[in-house]
Amino acid sequence: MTKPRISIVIPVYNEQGILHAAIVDLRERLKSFGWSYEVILAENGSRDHTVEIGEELSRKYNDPATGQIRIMSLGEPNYGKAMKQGILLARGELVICEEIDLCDADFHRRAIDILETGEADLVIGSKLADGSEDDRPMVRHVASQAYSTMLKVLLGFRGTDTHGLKAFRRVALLDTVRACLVDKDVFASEFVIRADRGGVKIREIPVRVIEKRPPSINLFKRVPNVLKNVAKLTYAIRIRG
Ligand SMILES: Nc1nc2c(ncn2[C@@H]2O[C@H](COP(=O)(O)OP(=O)(O)OP(=O)(O)O)[C@@H](O)[C@H]2O)c(=O)[nH]1
Ligand SMILES: [Mg+2]
Repeated sequence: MTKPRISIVIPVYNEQGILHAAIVDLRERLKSFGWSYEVILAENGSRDHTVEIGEELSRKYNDPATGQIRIMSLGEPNYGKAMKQGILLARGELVICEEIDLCDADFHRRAIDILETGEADLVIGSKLADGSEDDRPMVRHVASQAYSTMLKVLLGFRGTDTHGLKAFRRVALLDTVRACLVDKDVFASEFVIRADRGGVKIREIPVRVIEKRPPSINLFKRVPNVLKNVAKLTYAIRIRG
């Protein structure tokens, strides 16, 4: 079987409510692009039927020419660890990082077009850049802005958003992924900041965020771990170098 040209990595955790419909809908939207692609469902720690649904999807769709679905499943809940392992499993020349409640094919199209021109090796879909639309509740929008400001001050981050949608040329970013030290939520930020510091050509594009459901984990419950990992990252990058 041929290798897919594009890998779409989607971390999933307790997503039995939307997983099947989201994947069928994504496949439908991608059909008109004519891509050879795989979707890697990077699961860990789900206590519902996410794994069974993912396995069923992977049995049904197994040809990259028409969109292959794969699932990996390990250990306790950890978004960053799942994303990292999913990226390392990806076989495509181009990799897209997605979220199951977004699955934004319009971003996929625009980001892949940019990668193909060679203008950038990493494209970031920003929900905070000029021209973006963030339909999430105001408290989450403001929390995202505060988080980006913290990354700017502590780590010299030069963009507007590190979380959410990304697309990149796999070989150009593999060493960056492997160098990342922190997991959970902050992995996504470390990935972008390390890429920027390493001289990777980055382009941010505005996106419209329309979630299929509210987040599974309460925003405020995430704060202590985020602060701990940002402190760890600041030490690793700014002090240890
Ligand atoms: N494997 C794995 N996936 C996770 C975990 N937590 C969240 N996800 C997945 O990550 C994606 C985004 O999760 P959401 O619950 O929507 O969180 P969010 O607050 O909208 O995400 P951000 O705004 O990007 O921080 C979804 O595809 C989730 O299934 C986890 O612990 N492990
Ligand atoms: Mg979400």
